[in-house]
Amino acid sequence: RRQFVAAAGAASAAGLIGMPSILRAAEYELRYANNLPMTHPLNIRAQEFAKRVEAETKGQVTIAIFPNNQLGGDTDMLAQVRSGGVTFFTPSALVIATLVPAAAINAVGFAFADYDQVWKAMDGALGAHVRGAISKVGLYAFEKMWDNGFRQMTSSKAPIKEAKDMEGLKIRVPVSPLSVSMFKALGSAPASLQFSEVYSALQTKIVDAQENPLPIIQVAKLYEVQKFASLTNHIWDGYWFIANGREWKGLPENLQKIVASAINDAGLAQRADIKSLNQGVQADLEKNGLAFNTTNPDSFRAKLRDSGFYVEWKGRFGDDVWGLLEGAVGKLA
Ligand code: X2X
Repeated sequence: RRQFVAAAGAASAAGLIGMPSILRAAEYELRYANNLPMTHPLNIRAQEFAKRVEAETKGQVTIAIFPNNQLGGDTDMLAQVRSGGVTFFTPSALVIATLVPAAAINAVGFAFADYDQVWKAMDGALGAHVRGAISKVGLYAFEKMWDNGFRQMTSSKAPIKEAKDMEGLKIRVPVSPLSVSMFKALGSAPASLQFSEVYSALQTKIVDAQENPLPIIQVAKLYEVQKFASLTNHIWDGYWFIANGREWKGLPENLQKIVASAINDAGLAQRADIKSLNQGVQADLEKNGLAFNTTNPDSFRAKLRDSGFYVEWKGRFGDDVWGLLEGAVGKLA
């Protein structure tokens, strides 16, 4: 008995070398929260990188995933990642903009034409600027942004074909000043709600419409409470993978390297997942009862221009940030 205790003491002094990892707590138990169902590519790739990190650090680092708003809505999770309640969170650019206004720059209406423009900008000067702004509020943003997608509009009332079809429309938008401003400028009546409230808000007709990328409409089963899907591509939206700054800095450099590579690689794979999902998701949603229509951006852009939306937001972002966006997509205002 004594001998066993002594041996255990020696083993713990030696860092429990040789002891199966299942018998000891990891040195760093990291926690990752997000707002999406487990079936979304973001969480499928997150499970993968968590396994990879545990294997490559030989159990020194574990990452527990809290998907689907288990820890609260976006606003709660943003507070938790700031306080250290969770280590990681993936807010949409629209959502982190409540704390870091420059982060909404990629969501300016009808700015990006396609994914080539998106990734060039977000992996380039525009993304670097936003990551710098995020670091100023005590958060660390990983290099590779994850894809949410081009946002599309759905409604239980009628198809949205042109800007005038949005007049007075009660539409849910994320908790995002840019979204509210844009949907007001388009003539609709936006209501800011966290994603955790969207399904029931549509079901109980608190709002008639919402806007999200098609993969989210699929995994969150919004087709059960919506009839029409209008392909507007009005905003490109992505997720910043962020960490609590103190906890991140507290991780030894060799472990930081392993975690960052695993997360950034998973982000690139997740972008590819969304790209291939985009091939078939419309057909799946049609089978689930959504009626689709395409749109031309001209009437929407004209309405935003005439209502002063671009001029106002150019002023709010400032010439530098606006210039980085126009450098990527061409002249907007
Ligand atoms: O809340 C939304 O609409 C979502 C899921 O797209 C975001 O995270 C912004």
